[in-house]
Amino acid sequence: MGTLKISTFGILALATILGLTGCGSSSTEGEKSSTGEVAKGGDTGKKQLTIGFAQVGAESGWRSAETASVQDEAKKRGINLIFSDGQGKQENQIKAIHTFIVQHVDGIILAPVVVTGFEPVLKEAKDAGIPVVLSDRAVQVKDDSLYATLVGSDFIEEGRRCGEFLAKKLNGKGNIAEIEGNNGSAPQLERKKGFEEVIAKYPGIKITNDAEGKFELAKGKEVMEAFLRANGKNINAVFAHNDDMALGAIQAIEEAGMKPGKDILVASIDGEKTMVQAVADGKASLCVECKALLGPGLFDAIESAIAKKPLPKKTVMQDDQFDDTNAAKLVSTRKY
Ligand code: GZL
Repeated sequence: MGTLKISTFGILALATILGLTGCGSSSTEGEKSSTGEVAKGGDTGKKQLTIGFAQVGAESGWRSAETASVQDEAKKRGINLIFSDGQGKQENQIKAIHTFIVQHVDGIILAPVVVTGFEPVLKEAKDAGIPVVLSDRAVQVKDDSLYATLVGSDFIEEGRRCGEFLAKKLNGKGNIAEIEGNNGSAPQLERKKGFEEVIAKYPGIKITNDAEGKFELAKGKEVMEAFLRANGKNINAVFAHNDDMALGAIQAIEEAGMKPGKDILVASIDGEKTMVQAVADGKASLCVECKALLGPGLFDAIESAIAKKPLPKKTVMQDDQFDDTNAAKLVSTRKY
């Protein structure tokens, strides 16, 4: 067996692991797993795979649904999943990946909290012969051999859909407020890009307010309250990069004595049941789905990567969308 080069950090991580009770702990020192459990694999006769999953955190209903989908699928496939909740911090995700490498996992699933800063640790995983599959979010790397594939939606297209919808509803004229996801994440950068390239085609539409809501409901509400204080009655629509922030904005609009979906149109992305219900109730205008139940696709990809089968660089999920023509009919079908 080749010499395993362990960096100083690796030695610290090893000490951490040895200090943990049992191997395959659901999280490493300093990270609190959101579920505190490790999915144990069943007895299938073939070598049980051990997969490390470095998750962003639990910032939204979408994220929690994705985590559950991965954990359920690992159980179904008899895969030993080591889950690490990054709690929204890149340093936690990088530490988790170092630990997975030291633990010689068979593969790694990473949902990168931001697009930059992962190159060095992805190189260490590659040097250790451990394939990495990206979940739902991209990374910016010079060498795309550092990951096997990305399984996720087309965020630029999701932003475009929201832009076209609102521009048409406003008949090409009006002021739009934009509540953005956490700065530097692929969904924030790409949804913004898609949305704003469409809005630029409508000279009568202005983006008058724009701030970061971190994909969180409470922050989305806080941002919308500030927009309403600053710009009150002059906002005709709000585009939120995800449903949780849109739901917060809806609360803020109602508390300001206005009617969301009427006085201020609301468009967002994720496809959470609560948001599709808001569209059905007329409190929101559009919800573009972003497929969250990625477990099966992610494990197909990581198993193929481990077996060194060829993979496309991106596996794009097809997203539905919900507006006043279909939300009431389809809300009961939403699984998250
Ligand atoms: C999208 C995902 C985003 C969701 C948010 O694939 O990365 O992160 O839209 C989540 O709800 O926080």
